[in-house]
Amino acid sequence: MAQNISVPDIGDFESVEIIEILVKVGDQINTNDPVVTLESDKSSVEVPSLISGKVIKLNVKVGDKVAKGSLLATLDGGLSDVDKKEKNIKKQILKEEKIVEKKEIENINLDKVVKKVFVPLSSKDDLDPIETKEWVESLNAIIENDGPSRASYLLNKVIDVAYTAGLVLPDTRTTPYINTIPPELEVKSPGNQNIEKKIRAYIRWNAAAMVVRANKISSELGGHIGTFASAATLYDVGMNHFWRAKNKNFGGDLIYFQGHSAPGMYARAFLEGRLTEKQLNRFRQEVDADGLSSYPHPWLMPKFWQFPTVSMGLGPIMAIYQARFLKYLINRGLLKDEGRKIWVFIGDGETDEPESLGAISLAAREKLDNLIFVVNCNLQRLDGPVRGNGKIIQELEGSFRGAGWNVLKVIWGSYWDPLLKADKTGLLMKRMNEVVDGEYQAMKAKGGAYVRDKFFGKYPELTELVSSMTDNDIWKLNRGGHDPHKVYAAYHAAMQHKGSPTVVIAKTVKGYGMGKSGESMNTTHQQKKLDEKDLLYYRDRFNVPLTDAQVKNIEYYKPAENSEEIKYLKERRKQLGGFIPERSSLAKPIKAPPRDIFESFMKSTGEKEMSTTMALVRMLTNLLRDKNVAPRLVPIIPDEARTFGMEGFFRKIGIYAHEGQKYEPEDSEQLSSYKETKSGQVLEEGITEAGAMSSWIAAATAYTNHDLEMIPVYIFYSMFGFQRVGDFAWAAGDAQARGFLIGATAGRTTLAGEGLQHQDGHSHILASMIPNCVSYDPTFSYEMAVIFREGLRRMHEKNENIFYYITAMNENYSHPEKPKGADEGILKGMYLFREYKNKGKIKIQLMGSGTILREAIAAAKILSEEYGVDSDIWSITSFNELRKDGMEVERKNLLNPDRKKEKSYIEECLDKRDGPVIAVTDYVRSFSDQIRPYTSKPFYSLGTDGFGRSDTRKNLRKFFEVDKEHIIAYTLSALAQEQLIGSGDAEKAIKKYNIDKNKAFPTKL
Ligand SMILES: Cc1ncc(C[n+]2csc(CCOP(=O)(O)OP(=O)(O)O)c2C)c(N)n1
Ligand SMILES: [Mg+2]
Repeated sequence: MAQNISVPDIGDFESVEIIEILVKVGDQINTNDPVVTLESDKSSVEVPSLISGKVIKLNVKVGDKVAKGSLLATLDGGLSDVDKKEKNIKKQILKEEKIVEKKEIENINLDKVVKKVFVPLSSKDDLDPIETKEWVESLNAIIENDGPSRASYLLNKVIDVAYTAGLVLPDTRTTPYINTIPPELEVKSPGNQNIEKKIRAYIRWNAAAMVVRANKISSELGGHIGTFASAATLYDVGMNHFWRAKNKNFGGDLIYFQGHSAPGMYARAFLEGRLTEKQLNRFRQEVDADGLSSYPHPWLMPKFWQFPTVSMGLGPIMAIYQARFLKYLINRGLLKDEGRKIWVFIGDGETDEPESLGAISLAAREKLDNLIFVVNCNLQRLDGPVRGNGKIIQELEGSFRGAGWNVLKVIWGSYWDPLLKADKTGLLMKRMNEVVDGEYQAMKAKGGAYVRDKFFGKYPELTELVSSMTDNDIWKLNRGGHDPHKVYAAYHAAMQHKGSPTVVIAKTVKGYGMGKSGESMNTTHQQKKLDEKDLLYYRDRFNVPLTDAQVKNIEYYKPAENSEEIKYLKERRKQLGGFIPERSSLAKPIKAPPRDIFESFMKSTGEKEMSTTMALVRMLTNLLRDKNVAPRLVPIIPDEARTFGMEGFFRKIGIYAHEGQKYEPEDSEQLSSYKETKSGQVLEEGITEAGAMSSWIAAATAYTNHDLEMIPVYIFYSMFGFQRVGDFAWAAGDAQARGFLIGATAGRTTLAGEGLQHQDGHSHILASMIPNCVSYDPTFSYEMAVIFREGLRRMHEKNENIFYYITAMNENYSHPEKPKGADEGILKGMYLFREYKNKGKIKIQLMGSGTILREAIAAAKILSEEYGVDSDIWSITSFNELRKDGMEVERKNLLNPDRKKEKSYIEECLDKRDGPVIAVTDYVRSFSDQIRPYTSKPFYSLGTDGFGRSDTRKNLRKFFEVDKEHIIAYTLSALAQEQLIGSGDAEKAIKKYNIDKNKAFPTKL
């Protein structure tokens, strides 16, 4: 039976144009296959068929205007009632996506952690201590008889009743200042503690020796001992027991190492035989081969480091989005779920960075139980205590618990266990709670007697508690982060936990073991030189088997290959699948799509006007039809899809939502309805450029972290790009990200009404600073198409470690046909767009980019027709690429003074052409000025230096003096200055176009 396909509800639009027909008569089509593409003045969207069958008639053609209900095609064999079918499909989709709310899986460990209950000391606030005792005993009885779950249930009920009655309840964000896991519930490490202790000692020694040696060569080299000294146990337990390497059977856990602990990773790799002594000796000396980078830098050590972390705050947020992206790949069916984990090491001082904690609620919302943070709370940052007057561990616990994380505090080492057990009244715990970090730090700097006096001495009962202990015993009361048993138990619990991310908050001592040279001292962070006495102390402290002479020589210590330590260390790593960190890629390249996918963009759009943003979105829509590219595209949008006309993607490929869609969207009847799905492809990030950028980096490095080449396209307001998240972009370059950054609504005068904080006139300058970022400012859709396709080819087929920054504009205009043979120039950065040869007397080389090229084109016509000045009009797709080429060629020529000079591409283009250069862009002048040194011609640049402001495009271009009138006047004036014409024409033009000579320079306005 014949059935019709008609246009569904398309939102606000009365009638929109059909720009593509995607089926033909005779085709057999399935439900959801696209039938036509519609385009409004802002966006394009495909209309899917709601029925299946054979196309027997097409009722529309390209160029037709349609509205809701317009008949598109007739199928043979469709089901009888289209409307009914439409409804059914929608219902079905909703049903499929509705995820039954699952009961939160409780953390087995934490459920058990409610064993130790004591009756607190009676205080003067306690009106009835006997009653208090009874309550506590009742709770004890419930725990014992009915178990912790029942006890929790009852407490929650009582709390609910208390809230209902309006009682003010105590703040419950934090728990007491003790370990989360009580000793009786600690899972014991299966490792050989004796050997592990030795290995750790050698690693500690070698890490410190490496820094001290480097600074013997030159104190310029720097380095840190104190950070790793505090974190050695935290890393060692992971390396020996938890972190699984990537190999052919397993994708590998991903570890974000704290930047300043890099020497420790090198020291371990040395024992593992992965780095040589010669390499250790080249710590921080990278200019010649075989150096070791100061911090984790994949660019400098591409087979070793995976994640650039040293710019504080970037590691934590990048890791959160990495964990999210791993789930995305699994939920989209692109990766197997192998239970891989992301481990993130972060300093307590580093948590001050807004980026560090800024996305922790996302991690909980997304239920990222593949994510484990380890915050190394050595209580110090660079200058002094992190929270001298407070307690960083408690503060972090509150933040993470509040955000919904599983928090595991590892505060006290095992030596404290008997004391805490003996603390029947809770007084020791009270003392632990009341001491602030500034005091805790001082105690570790000042020795056992000081701790006895200042910590235990406050209460006679506590003084008594430690009366049988020597000062040395007290000094040995260790912090949790230095106790491998405690750390093991916490990591084990973190691995088991389901349903939310885990943070292990570990208390350590900065510069642990450094003694007088820098243990727990405010200057510890900067300590990089140890004298002989310090070194001997350090050796003795950890029993490193080196003679005094060897210590004085600062020799490394490496036991023989067949020693039990080396055998043990290697065996542990073998059991865990290989070495960490190690960077590799087995990703298969993605074949660039055939040219015909882009063919329609090479033709003139005729009268039809569109923006380059629309052209790009259309290109992406076309790419979603390419079987190689489509599944790998990751569109990333920070809540601006409608701004960029991308809302069509919602329905077409879905928005990623790990819980699917639990509601019927308000616009469910519409073609571009808000569709969230577990297998969704779009990452709709909400308003977080830092988060979106982190997602982009995760996708752009999936080729190494997941052996899967992905094509992320992150589209954002260009002003909120490099300027806002420039440090991420820098880290992306280091990480060798491959993907597209699209700076939309670009140009100081092109985004008219939005004003000063929105109008971008410099993002290209910022982009140009990143060595492996390739950037373009195209004007026409064919330029965009040529650039985009080449980006796909270079990055994803040829696997060049570069990323693309392309600006896209929101100004609608018609696009000409691609000039023959322009491709090469488009990619190199400039090509001859048009040549005026009318009168032929005076010539200029007129250059422009982005939307302002069109002002130049308009000016050229008037200059030719009215003033007899002919132009060669150059479309400069990339001043940045031209400069790179210019610099390189110039350098080569200078280094080879005896040889024939090579020509830069700019010179090749301009060599045989006459007249001064007039360059004009929607960017600050320094953008086009970049190429000034590479041409011997007089060079004049016009640009948009100064703060933006809201007005119409026309007024803005006049204000910044980049409209066609100013181009004409300035060109004539420049020609006069070059004595190619008299000054009369310029004067006339200035008058004619009402150009105010007395107006201040725009940077001053
Ligand atoms: C964005 C950024 N700002 C500043 C620094 C300089 N810096 C290096 S380490 C450090 C202190 C780090 O303290 P913490 O995070 O507690 O690490 P720790 O060494 O104590 O483990 C600072 C400020 C940096 N690396 N990155
Ligand atoms: Mg610290």
